[in-house]
Amino acid sequence: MRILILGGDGYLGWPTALHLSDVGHDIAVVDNFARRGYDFEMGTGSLVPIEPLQTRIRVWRELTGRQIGCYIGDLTDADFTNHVVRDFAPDTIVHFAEQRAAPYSMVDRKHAVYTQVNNVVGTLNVLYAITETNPDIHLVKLGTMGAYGEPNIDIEEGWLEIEHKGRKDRVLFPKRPGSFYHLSKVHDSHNIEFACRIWGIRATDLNQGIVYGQQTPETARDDRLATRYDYDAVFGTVLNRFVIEAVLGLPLTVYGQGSQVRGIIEIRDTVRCLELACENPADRGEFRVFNQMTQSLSINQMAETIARVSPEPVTISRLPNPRVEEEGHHYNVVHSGLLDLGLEPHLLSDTLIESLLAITKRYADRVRPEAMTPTVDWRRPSSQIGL
Ligand code: NAD
Ligand code: USQ
Repeated sequence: MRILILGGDGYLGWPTALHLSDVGHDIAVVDNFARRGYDFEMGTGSLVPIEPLQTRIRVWRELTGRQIGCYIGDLTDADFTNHVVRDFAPDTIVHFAEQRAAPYSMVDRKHAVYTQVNNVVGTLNVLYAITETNPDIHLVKLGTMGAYGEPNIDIEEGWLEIEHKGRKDRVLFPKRPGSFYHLSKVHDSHNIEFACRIWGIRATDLNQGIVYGQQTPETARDDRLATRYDYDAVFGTVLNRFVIEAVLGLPLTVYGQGSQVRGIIEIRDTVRCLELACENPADRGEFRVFNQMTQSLSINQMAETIARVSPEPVTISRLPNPRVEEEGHHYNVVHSGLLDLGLEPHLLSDTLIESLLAITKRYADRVRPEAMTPTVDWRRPSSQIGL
């Protein structure tokens, strides 16, 4: 297949590009380096050093003989997006290219507006490019488990069968997310489902849980192929942050009671899920949804697991929760779609945490410890980030 990967310079886009290239697909990546720009804005950076995109592509070609195409530009520019889709003529578009940090979207008005414009307009441009170029292209779009929020009923895989006053219908599962970022995913999902209905395009929305881990078999082949690893309080995700805190001897930063439950997935499973979704496309006109997570854990369980495995003594500190979120809630998620397609999950294990601790230890001197402290408060917008 010819697969175009939007956001191919990012944490997940880059390893996915390598994996799909490795299994034999023709790959091109698109990126505007917005993510590298947020690092400058906040004075942080990836814990693991990352090479420029062009170097990464060259190293992959030298090691494997496989070419990866590269388009540099912004998806909110419709002419650019149309040009790329026409020029590369993909069978499938994998869309990772969004501002993806909930805290970043909650900094202040400017960051909320940026996040929603970037994400919603970029996705709309992709939808138009597909319908105007080749409506047969399969869109595989990264969504998020957090879009559902924490409803007091089981979370189904995208759709809900309801009976109301004696009548039945199948509706998109109701969403109640917890940040302007997560809301951008809800808006995207509605726009994509509408495009499937009116234009008959085919789409898969992957409601992914929190990703942890840093290496895939492909990125591990050479240090210059490494993907980024974020630890700061804005872009670092919970499990990755806990591992770094354990290595640095800092208390694990549990927000609030820590009884919040989240769906999680390891990075090797992410790239495998993308492979499965691409190779088993949705039907024309179908808006297909998979809940892309492999297990549910509370924040306390995550912290306790890291503390148990870490060779150094670890303490856990409970910080006042900077977010507005439920801390005691029902959480039972249906996630059988990708398992049915053949996913064999890597669940959180001691060996996995040990390998992450080792990677982190190697680069621990690159951490800017003050960036670990949460500064974005959901209740009090303020533009002083990264300080
Ligand atoms: P990332 O920020 O590392 O990668 C996103 C990439 O997209 C970046 O390289 C960025 O420069 C690029 N980009 C952003 N806006 C763009 C635009 N307008 N035009 C062109 N390129 C643009 O994020 P990630 O962690 O790799 O996440 C990828 C996707 O997966 C996101 O959509 C995110 O919402 C979703 N997701 C991530 C996680 C996670 O834990 N990391 C979990 C669930 C879902
Ligand atoms: N949390 C802590 N301590 C920390 C960091 C976070 O207790 O040091 C808690 C938060 O309060 C929250 C949970 O951990 O309850 C998850 O926070 P997170 O920052 O790890 O993840 P989140 O903001 O939900 O966003 C991440 C990615 C996003 C993706 C999402 C998947 O940044 O791109 O969409 O995970 S999901 O959570 O399923 O929506």
